[in-house]
Amino acid sequence: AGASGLARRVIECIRRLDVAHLELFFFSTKHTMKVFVTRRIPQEGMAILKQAGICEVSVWDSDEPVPRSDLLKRVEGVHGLLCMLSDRIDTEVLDAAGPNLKVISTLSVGFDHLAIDELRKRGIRLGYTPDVLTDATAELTVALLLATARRLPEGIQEVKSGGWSSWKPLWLCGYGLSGSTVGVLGLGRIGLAIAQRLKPFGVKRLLYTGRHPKPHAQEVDGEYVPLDTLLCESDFVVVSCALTPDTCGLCDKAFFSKMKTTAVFINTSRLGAVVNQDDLFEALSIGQIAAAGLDVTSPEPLPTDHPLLTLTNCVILPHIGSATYSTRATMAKLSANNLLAGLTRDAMPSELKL
Ligand code: 8YV
Repeated sequence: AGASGLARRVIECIRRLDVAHLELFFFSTKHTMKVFVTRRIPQEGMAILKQAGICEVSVWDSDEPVPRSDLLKRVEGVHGLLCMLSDRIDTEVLDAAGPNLKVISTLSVGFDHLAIDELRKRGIRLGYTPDVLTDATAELTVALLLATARRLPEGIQEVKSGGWSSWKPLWLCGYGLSGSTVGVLGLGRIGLAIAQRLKPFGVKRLLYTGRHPKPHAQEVDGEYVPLDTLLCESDFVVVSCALTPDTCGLCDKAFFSKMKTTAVFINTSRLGAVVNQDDLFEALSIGQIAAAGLDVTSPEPLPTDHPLLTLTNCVILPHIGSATYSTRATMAKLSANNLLAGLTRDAMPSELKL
C-alpha cells in the first residue's frame, strides 16, 4: 500500500511537472527517510505514519520521556521528529540530529519547548496541534475552577478521613459563579472557549486583557480592560495566555496583591512559568487570595515536597488539559499528518509559520 501510494504521488508529480517533489521521491525510494517519535502515542497517529510508506519510524516505546542522552542518540540523521511538550528541543538536539532534519511536529498547541529561532535559521518546518484541543482544555478549566472554588478535593478528603461529622452551616463554603465577574488573561482560542462555557453559569461580567482587543470577545460580551482593572474587579482570574517573554513571571506578588481576598486564581496556560510560584504560595498562605487551581506548574512534575502541595486552598492537576481519549487521538493524527507533509514538502494541516 505504501509503494503504490508513493507511485501515485510520483505520477502526480510528473503530471504537474513538479520537479522538487520528484527529486524527493527518488531520494526517498533510494534512502528511506528516518523519523523519530519521542514517546508512545495513540495508535491512530502511528498508523498514519506507518501506512504512508515513505519513512522508517522509530519510537521511544514508553509512556515515560526519553532520557536526554537517548534523545541525542536517537535523533542522529533523522529527517523528521515527532516530539512532546515535555521534550526540550534546543540547539544541542538540532545539532545532534544534523542537516537531514527538515520537520518537527509537536503533539501540543504550545511551542515554548522548541528553539524557534534556531528552527527558522536552519529552515526546519514546525507542525503543531492548535484548535483540536481547545474544547478539552476549556472543559478541564471549568472543572478545575469549580473544583477549586467549591473546595471539592477538601470535601472528598474529609469524607474519606472521617472529618465529616455532620452537616454544618459554615463548613466547606466556597465561591459560586452566579452573579460573579470573571477575568480572562489571554482571550485566544482557549480563553474564548472557557468564557463561552462559564457564561451560562450566570456570570455577570466577563473582563479580559491581552495585547489588543479581540473582535470575537463580542460573542461573550467581553469587556477589554487594563490588567489592573481585571485584577481588582474579578472574582475569578483565569490565565489562558501563551508563555512569552511578556507573560513569563507575570503572576507575581504585585499581581496577587491587586486581586480580591475572596478571588480564585486559575492557570491552564502555557506553562507554570507564567506564575511566580513562591509569590503564589505566599498569597495563598496569608489569605491575599482565596484559592488557586493549576493544571500547569514549574517544574513538571512538581516535586511532591513542594510547599504549594501543603495548602488546602491550592488544587494542582498533572497537566491534563487535553487529556480526553478522542482529543489525544486527534492530536496524534494531526501531528502525524503534519510530519508527513513536512517530509514530502507539502502544505501541512497545521504549520506554525516561523
Ligand atoms: C495544556 C498544552 O494541556 O498542548 C499544549 O501545549 O499545554 C495544553 O494542551 C493546557 O494548556 C494546560 O491546561
